[in-house]
Amino acid sequence: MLALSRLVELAQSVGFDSCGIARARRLDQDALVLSRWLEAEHHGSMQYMTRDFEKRVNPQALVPGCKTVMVCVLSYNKGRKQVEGAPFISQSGLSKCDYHLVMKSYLHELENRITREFGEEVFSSSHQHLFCDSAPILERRWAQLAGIGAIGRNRQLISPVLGSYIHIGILLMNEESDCYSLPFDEDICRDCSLCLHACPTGALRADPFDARKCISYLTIERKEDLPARYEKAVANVLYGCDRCAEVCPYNMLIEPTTHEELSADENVLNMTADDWENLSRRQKLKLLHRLAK
Ligand code: B12
Ligand code: SF4
Ligand code: SF4
Repeated sequence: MLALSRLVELAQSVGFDSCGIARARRLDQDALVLSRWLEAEHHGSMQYMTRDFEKRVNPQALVPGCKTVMVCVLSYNKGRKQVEGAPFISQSGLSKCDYHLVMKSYLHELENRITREFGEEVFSSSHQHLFCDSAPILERRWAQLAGIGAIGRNRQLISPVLGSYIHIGILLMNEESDCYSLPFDEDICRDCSLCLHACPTGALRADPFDARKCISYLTIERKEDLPARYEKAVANVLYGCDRCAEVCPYNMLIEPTTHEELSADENVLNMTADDWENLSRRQKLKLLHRLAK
């Protein structure tokens, strides 16, 4: 049997900024929201979102025998801005290292320490059980159920301590715990609607959220040509969007990340509009490919 207090200590010893655990189960209500989202085709050309529906809503379908979902987060808050006038790159794209790799190396270390303490049978030997943005699983929802924070009106997972510039990592474990974290059920947005007003395309006003209108989708995921109506919104945007995070009061007084790998890449941060202008198309694509990782 796992012990919540030890799991928290082990996650802290690895360096995670926050963590929690939830009992694995099928998320029936989320399944309804997700199927409504897919039926409305609000996922656009992200075909991967249409696959593995049952696994996405049920970790026990993803990893047979899974009993406990552990969620760990790292802050990537840069506390820094690009040079005025430079084409916009979101905070997550400005990190020194690929966040998928950073998160996975922390998760691997945590897995090792949990195995040493609780035994090898905690983790499935036949199924991948460690993820960050790499598997069909509702990461933000599990983070909320594990008590890390709430899903705000901007659709992001907001920790009252760390804000929303946080990456979410998941470990699926085949053991029960002595107790589980309390879900974060507080309505943290209350009467605030700053993000709804800040979103230039109306993506947040759609119910469910319309990813096809999100600048992040338009600049990172979209396969088809950019519809003319979004040209103004994506002008001078290279990669992603943070407008609904920038206005959020929960991101105002947050300290920059203490994780060197997720701090700002000074070379990219200090590039001026002219520096970008002087890059050849090939050089830009190379740099963008590196940001897209
Ligand atoms: C697809 C995807 C995108 C898409 C779609 C975004 C979206 N809102 O779904 C696009 C490309 C637009 C995108 C953008 C971004 N993303 Co993204 N994305 C994902 C991905 C791969 C899946 C998300 C998903 O399942 N969407 C499906 C829809 C239906 O989910 P939803 O709208 O949130 O609704 C769910 C719940 O909120 C809940 N729900 C909603 N309403 C209701 C109502 C009721 C009654 C109930 C019960 C439940 C419920 O049910 C739904 C299903 O659980 C996750 C990784 C993962 N595996 O989870 C990363 C992830 C969510 N993204 C992340 C990041 C960092 C971003 C960006 C900030 C990047 C950037 N700066 O450009 C932006 C933020 C845009 C935004 N406002 O959300 C982080 C989240 C960080 C955080 N603090 O929340 C994740 C977790 C990746 C990671 N591990 O770091 N992303
Ligand atoms: S990331 Fe940008 S476009 Fe997407 S919902 Fe937030 S403000 Fe709107
Ligand atoms: S800006 Fe306001 S409404 Fe939007 S997520 Fe933050 S607190 Fe909630």
